[in-house]
Order: sequence, then C-alpha cells, then structure tokens
Amino acid sequence: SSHHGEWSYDSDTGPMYWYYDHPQCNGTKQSPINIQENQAIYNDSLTPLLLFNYSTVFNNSNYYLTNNGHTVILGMDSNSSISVGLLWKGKQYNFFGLHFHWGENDTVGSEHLLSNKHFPLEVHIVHYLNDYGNFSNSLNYADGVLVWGIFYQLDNSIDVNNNSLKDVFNNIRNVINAGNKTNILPVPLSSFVPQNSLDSYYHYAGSLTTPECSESVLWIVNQKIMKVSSSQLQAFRLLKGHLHNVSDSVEPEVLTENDRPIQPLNGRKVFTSVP
Ligand code: SG4
Ligand code: ZN
Repeated sequence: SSHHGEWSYDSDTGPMYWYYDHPQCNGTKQSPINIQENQAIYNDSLTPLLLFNYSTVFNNSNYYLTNNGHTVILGMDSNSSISVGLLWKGKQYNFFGLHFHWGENDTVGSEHLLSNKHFPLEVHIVHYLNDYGNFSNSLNYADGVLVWGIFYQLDNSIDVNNNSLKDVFNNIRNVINAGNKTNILPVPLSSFVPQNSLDSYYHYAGSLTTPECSESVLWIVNQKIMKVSSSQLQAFRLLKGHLHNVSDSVEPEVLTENDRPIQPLNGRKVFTSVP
C-alpha cells in the first residue's frame, strides 16, 4: 500500500496494523500493560536504582528537543553522555534518550495503566546495557534495554513559571513539525523524576511500545508520580507527525495522542520492589 513501512496512532496505520510491517508487534511479551497493583509480586532482588550523573548538569553539552514524528525526544550531544545512567541488579545501563506519551484529553495518555487507571502523561527514560556496547546491538537481547517509566498526574496548582521543567515544556511549541529540533537549557535528568523514588517501582519484561516492538525491554515503572499542569499538557497535543493521506490530499497528522493500547500479559508476572 501507499503506507508501506509507515506507522501511526490511528486509522489504517494504527497500532492494530503495526504487525503487518513489523511482525514483532504481534509477539507474546508486548508493552504497555495494565499493572494490577494488588497482583504484583514482591521480589526482594528489586533493590533501589542507583543513578549516576542524573543530577549533573553538563554545561558543555548540547541539550535539545526534537519531534521525530511520533513523539518529542530530549537528547544530549556530548562525549560524556555515556556516563549518565543507572545501576540495577549489578548491571550498568547507559542513558539513550527520553521521550513522552500523551493523549487527546487529560483523562488518557499514559501507555501503562495502574489498576486500570490512566494518567495524562508518561515519560520514558530509555537506557541500554553497557555490556552490549550500543543501543541497536542491545535490541538483540532480552535484557538489553531498560526503560524507566514515570507517570505524570494533572495538578493545576503547580507553579509552571518556577519549575525545573519550565524550559522543556515551553520549548515544545518550537518543535511543532516532524523533524524540528531546538536547543534547550541544560536540565538534569533528575528533574523528570519525583523525589525519593528509587526504591518503589514495578518491574516486568516486555517490549518497545513502538515498531519494531522488540521484546528486549526490562521495564521499571515508578510508583511515585510527577505533576503536570493542563497548559503544559496542551502543548503536546499541538504537535504534528508524519505526512499521511487525508481524503486525496497529503497532510501532516496531528499527534493528538501517541499511546499504544495495553497488551495481553500472556502469563507474565509483574513484580514490586515494595513488600
Ligand atoms: C518513541 O517512538 C521514540 O520516538 C523512540 O525514540 C523510542 O525508541 C520508541 O518510542 C520506543 O520506546 O520506551 N516507548 S519506548 O518503548 O528510544 C527508542 C527514538 O527512536 C529506542 C530515539
Ligand atoms: Zn515510550
């Protein structure tokens, strides 16, 4: 078809059809999932995440936001970015990139659900296992990628003008079109994570939530939740994705939502770090 290889979040290139061109999306260990809190199994091997350089501001690095047609990515260009990441179960995972998932209104948007509940925004901090050398090689292994997912809940009482993420959120309007990129002020990764959240999380084995849907992701879903205002959320819904056919003309799709629906557990267990 004219859509060959393209994918989106609606109509005939939406999540139901991803597996036509990306067969791994039809696998048995897919993400996201609905995390049933009362069915999560305590596992004492789920020790606290140990972050390295998450609080560091790399003043000599280039921090940017880019719209890749599917989401907004926060990235860093620097030789030292390799030294940002986390240690988990004795293994080193290096930071690869950070991006967002949102929905068409404030009642939806997160990819994971918590006991059937949606949040309006979910941030994914993507890492790869240092042992595998680089991100694309790590996709060949079941433990190659670690994504730390953090829910954001609506709270209009936060002060959006005195907020460590102010510059990030304000710059979303500067990457409206797919391919746009803009520099932002250096911001430590710790700004995206709530305080004191290293020891309370859910864990399960799953996949990337977009094509190729590789089943190589160890998911860490934070139990503590961040806050976002409705004006900050509104900016995401203005973004545009890739070109697609709309009744005989070709127009950019508006990215009003980019949340893949929940996938079957197929017998997988979800663990919690909290007894
Ligand atoms: C989004 O499509 C991002 O644009 C991708 O970022 C990301 O892939 C992909 O989601 C899947 O990640 O945490 N949702 S997810 O499973 O980060 C990667 C880039 O392509 C590899 C950089
Ligand atoms: Zn994601």
